[in-house]
Amino acid sequence: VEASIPEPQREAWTKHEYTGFKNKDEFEKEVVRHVETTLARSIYNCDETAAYSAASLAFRDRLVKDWNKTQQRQTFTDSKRIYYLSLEFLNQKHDSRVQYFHATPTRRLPVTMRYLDRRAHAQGRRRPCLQNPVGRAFDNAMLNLGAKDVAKEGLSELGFRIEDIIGQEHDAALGNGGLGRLAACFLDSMASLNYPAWGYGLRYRYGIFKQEIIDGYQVEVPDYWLDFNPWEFPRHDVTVDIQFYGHVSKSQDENGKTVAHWEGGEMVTAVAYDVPTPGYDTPSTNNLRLWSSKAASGEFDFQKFNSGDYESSVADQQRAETISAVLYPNDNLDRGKELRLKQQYFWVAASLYDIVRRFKKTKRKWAEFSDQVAIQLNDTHPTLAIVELQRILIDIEGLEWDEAWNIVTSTFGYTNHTVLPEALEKWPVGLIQHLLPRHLQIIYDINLFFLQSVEKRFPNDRDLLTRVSIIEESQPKMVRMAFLAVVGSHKVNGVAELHSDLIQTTIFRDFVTIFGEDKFTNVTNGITPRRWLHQANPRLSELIASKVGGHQFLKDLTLLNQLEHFVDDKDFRKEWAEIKYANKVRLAKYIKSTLNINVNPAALFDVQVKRIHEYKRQQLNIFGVIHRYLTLKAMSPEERKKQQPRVSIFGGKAAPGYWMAKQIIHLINNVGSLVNKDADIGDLLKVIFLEDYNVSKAEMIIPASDLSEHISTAGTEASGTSNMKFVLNGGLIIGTCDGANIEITREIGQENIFLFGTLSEDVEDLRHAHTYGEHPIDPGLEKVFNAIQKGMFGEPNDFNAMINAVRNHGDYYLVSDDFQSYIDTHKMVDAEYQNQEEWISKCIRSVARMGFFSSDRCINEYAEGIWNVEPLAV
Ligand code: GL9
Repeated sequence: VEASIPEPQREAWTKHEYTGFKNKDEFEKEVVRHVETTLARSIYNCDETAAYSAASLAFRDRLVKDWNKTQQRQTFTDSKRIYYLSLEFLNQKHDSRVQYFHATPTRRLPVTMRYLDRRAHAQGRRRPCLQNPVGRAFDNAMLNLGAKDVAKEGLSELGFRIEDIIGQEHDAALGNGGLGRLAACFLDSMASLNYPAWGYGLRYRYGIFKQEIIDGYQVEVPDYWLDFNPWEFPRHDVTVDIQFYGHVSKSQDENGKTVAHWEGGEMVTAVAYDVPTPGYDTPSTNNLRLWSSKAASGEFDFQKFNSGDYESSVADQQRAETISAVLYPNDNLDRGKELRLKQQYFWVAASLYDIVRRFKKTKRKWAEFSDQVAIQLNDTHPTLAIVELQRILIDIEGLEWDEAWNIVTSTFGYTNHTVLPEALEKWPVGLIQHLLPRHLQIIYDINLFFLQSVEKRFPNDRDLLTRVSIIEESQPKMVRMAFLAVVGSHKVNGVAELHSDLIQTTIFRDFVTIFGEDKFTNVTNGITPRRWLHQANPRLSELIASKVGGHQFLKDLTLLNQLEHFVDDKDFRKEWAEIKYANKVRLAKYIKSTLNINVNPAALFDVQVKRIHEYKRQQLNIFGVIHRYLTLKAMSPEERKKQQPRVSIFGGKAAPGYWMAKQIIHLINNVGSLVNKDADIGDLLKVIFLEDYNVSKAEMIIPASDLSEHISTAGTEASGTSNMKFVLNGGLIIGTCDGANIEITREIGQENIFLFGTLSEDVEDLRHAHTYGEHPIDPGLEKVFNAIQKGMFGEPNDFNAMINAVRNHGDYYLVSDDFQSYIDTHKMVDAEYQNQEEWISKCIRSVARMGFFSSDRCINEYAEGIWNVEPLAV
């Protein structure tokens, strides 16, 4: 490890080494110091935002020590590192001990209000919680550092309630949904299990938009989150110049070998921002490096500047910054935008430069590269990394093609996250030619050598060659990124068993024939129990801990199986039920405060929260709700009294350009408007759409669910991960035989899950039948459509497209086919919910059997089966 201080002077350093606050007084001192010096405020000039910043900085200072040590140790032991390349890391900030926060002056109360508030506090009265009531993560950050009481008392002495301070936090929502959240869970697990690992991503200035619902419609509001973020460390000295455009020339070296030179074009500079990512109950703290773009220093056009064309020289600057400006807000959809390709190359090239630079410092031979480096491609977004590494090795380091290609393929692993055709990335050859001319040549060479090897083993099969070619011979020609990822990796995995089977029998079928089965594998997704149980549901976590021998289960989730012994324990069951009820009360209060709707916490809470997408079938859910409403309306008052009260809760964002998804949101809101004020119905049915679903809201919503919906058309949801979160928090699920629902069923038992609907093996035939044969609509669904078309839920024309998709356009998502079994299954749910004792037993048994779904298990599988990496002893 490099160190510049000579031995004789080190004593002084050791003596004055920073050790962090150790007690309340020292904590307060740190907070005051940060307010005065870091935030540069005069003493006493401190609002909640500043207090939160300062408190976070005090904790950050302690964290950095562990971080530095971990990095030093990884370098010293020269161990193999995992590099996880992901365009999305969703809500990194709340993880484990770390608390990101955001210091933009959001909703600052007027001074007098704050004064009144402080007085209310002094008098021991509590302000009703109108803001996001979650924020238990900060609580836990402090807990994990063993300093919660210290912080609480310290803040109180300084004039703040810890709850208010926690409420200041803001999401760093650098992701769209499951894929980005999975990356965040993986970082948590890799650090917690002491794997040397780095995440690489982009530091978007605008993360996922904020959703507002106005007159029942989604409206997108930009989410600017980077005013001041103490959890990131700008490394202005760690920069990489990234080249775009230009042309390729060739020359001969002294040995007569042809060498390619990529010349001209323009440069953009990548600046590193590092975010420490600590593990749970270990000092291991890994690094997440996010790249930000700015104009390359040589690029600022002084010519223009001097000649008075200041504006256009600034415009160049801004154009460079555009690259990392915004996260593309699509879920499972590839839009093929040039800027997106620029983002991908920018991020991949900066990351690889960094990785190669680190490797070269070890002075090892190139042949040892993949003994030191494992790179995981989170979906095809970073596939250009394969091409870039090959380019570095042959053009810059002078390796022979074959030697380089061996290194490349043994370094990369590729995870596929979807089979939806509209999500599979393809880039026009012409666009790549223009933007990355040398890379296109290399892609053609990769393809040539690959096709030659296929031709050799499967002679005279032209169809096969056409099918597997990395270049699609379409108009225009396209580069198939998933095929490039498969060819350039040593392992390809899906994210749940069904999904991994499907990719091997559909999109990658020919590649299984060519490369053999061993190249393809499954790693079923998982979730971190630290966040998704302990932090989201602290009371349940405590109750469980009291039965299974403490909090060890947070590190070995299979220990939950001991809960089975307590299924019949009366006191335990009672406490279990009380916690669920309390979580529902909390959500009911939130609904009241945000929507001014009263929901009865004793009703069955039925939740579907996830991105809005036709394949996820929120339309099936809302049609089912309408069916329930019509059924209730047709009943006599006596009959109605026997029905199970329900609250149907929806939440989720639609991609801004996804019109149908937005119509679904609109219908849900319109149904709510009618149903929620219908006096005949009262508490029997409420329909709620929660605005701006995100990770912190998930932490409040998931623990409050009795039943959650995971009802994608079979074969479309690769895994799903919220299904795991809901069950782990003591909720049952209604779901199709899709994604990880299948393995959840295997683990918890068929009797503990409400499965319904078409099986994936029958989907294709049904679709075919819809298109070419008779396609009668389910009669129950017809009634629903008629009600909509009579104008019961507002302007009927608004919903024509939704209805036509089922009636006239082949019902691609099989809404009608699954409708009857969906309704019947909900009837079973109602009946079973009436027997609360049995219901609670099912919940407890399910939680006891969820150990498999920890992301720790998942990461260990990647480490053993794909990365060949060992944990580093602490
Ligand atoms: C997804 C799949 O759709 C999910 O089923 C899966 O659980 C996650 C994680 O493996 O990956 N693929 C994908 O593109 N998204 C997923 O959620 N989309 C987003 O994350 C927006």
